[in-house]
Amino acid sequence: MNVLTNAAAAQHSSYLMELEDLYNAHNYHPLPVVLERGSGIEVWDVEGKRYYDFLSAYSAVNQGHCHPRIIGALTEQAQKLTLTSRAFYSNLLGIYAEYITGYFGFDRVLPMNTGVEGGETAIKLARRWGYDVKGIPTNQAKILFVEGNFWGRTLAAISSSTDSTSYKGYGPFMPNFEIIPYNDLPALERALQDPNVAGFMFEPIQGEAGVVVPDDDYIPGIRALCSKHRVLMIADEVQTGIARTGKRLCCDHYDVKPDILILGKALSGGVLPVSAVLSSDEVMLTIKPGEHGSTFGGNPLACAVAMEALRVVVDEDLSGNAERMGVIFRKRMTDLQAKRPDLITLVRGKGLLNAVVINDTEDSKTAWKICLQLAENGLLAKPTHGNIIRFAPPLVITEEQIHTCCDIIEKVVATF
Ligand code: IF1
Repeated sequence: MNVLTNAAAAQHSSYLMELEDLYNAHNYHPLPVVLERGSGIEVWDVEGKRYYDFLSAYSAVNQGHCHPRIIGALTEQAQKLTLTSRAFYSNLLGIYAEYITGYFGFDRVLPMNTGVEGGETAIKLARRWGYDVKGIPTNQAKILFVEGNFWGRTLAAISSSTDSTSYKGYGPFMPNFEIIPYNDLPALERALQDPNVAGFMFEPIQGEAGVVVPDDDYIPGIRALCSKHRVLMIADEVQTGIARTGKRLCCDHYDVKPDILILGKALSGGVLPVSAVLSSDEVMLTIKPGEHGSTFGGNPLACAVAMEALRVVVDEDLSGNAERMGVIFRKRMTDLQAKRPDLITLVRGKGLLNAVVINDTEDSKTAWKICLQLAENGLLAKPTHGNIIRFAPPLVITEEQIHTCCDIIEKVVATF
C-alpha cells in the first residue's frame, strides 16, 4: 500500500469509530480495532489487517468464526422458515429438544436466546420448584450466589452482583438473593442451613472475575451439599460450557451433574443468540403453559444452527483440542512468567479459557497497553479488572497457530 491509500484506509476505521462514539450509547470501551470479516481463529479489520482472535466474542465463537457447516445450516434454514413463535409447533423444535437433551443427559430443555435470559429462567425454575415441590412458604424462596459472579446485565443479574460497576445506580434490587464467598464450601454449608434456600447458582470457573478456577474439591463439594440440603445446584456454563475448558462441560472435569444447567454463547457458534436451560422433569414441569417464554426462544433458525454447532463440537473433537492446546498455552505462558516474574504474577485456566495476571494495580494501564501492543502485532485480547488479560481463542486453533500466537505474546511482553 502506498502512503495515500494507507491514509484513506486509516480514515475509514477512525470514521467508523467516531460514528459509534457519536450515535451509540457509551456502554463499552472497545479496543480501537474495527473488524469486518472472520474465518476460523482469524479476523480482519476494515483496513485488511489480520488478527488472531483471542477473545472469541467472550467464548461464543468456540467453533471458529463463520464455521462453514454452521453458516450452511443458518443459510439453508433461513430460506425456509425462521420464526413461528411458540403459538404453533415447528418441525425442528422437537428434534432439537431431543438432540440437546440427549447430548447433555437431561430430561428437558427450555430454550431462550441470551445467556442472561437463561439465568433468569433458571432462577424462576428454582423458585417454582422451591414452592411447588420443596414446600417453601410463598414468597420466601432464597437463591444463593457467589462473590465475583457474572451472569449478565438484567436487574436480577445485577442484583446478585458484587461489582459496583454493574449494580451502582440501578437499585432497588431483587430481594432474597444471598451472596457468599466463592470457592468456600463451609460458607455454602452455613448458608444452606436456611430451609428456604431453593437454589445455588455459580460458574464452574468465574469468567468475568478473571478466569478464577476453584479448588478441585469445590464442585464435587457443591454437589454433595446441595443434595444433602435439597437445594438445586444451578451451573452457569454459558461461558465454560461447549468444550471451552477441555470437556463438553466444565462440570464434566469432576463427573458432576448439576440439577439445572444454563448454556448460551457457543451453543450457536456465535451466529445468533441461542441459550438453553436444561433440567429434570421434576424441576421443568413446575412451569405450566403461559407461565414463561419468549418470542424468539426455540425458533427454527436457532434450532438448526444450535444442532449443527453442537455436532461440530463432537465431529472436530473441540474438547480434546481445547484440552491439548490449553496445556501448550499455559506451558508457554508459565515459561514466560519465569522469564518475567516482575511483569507476570500468575497464569491460570483450564482448556482454552486462560488468564495472565499482570503485576499491577486494578486501575493501572499496563494490561491495556499490552493489549494495544498485541493488537498492533496481530493478536486480539482484552483486559478484565484492569490487570488480568484473558486469552480464549476459538477451539479450532492448531498447535502451530498456538505457538505463533505465543511468540507474539512473548515478543510484546519483552517490550514492557
Ligand atoms: C458483555 C465478561 C465474558 C457469562 C456467564 C451469563 C452471561 C455471561 C458466565 C450472560 C456473559 C459476557 C457478556 C459480555 C462480557 C462477558 C464476559 F467479560 F463479562 F466476563 F464472557 F467473559 N453467564 N458474559 O459470562 O450472557 O446475556 O450476555 O448472552 O459484553 O456484557 P449474555
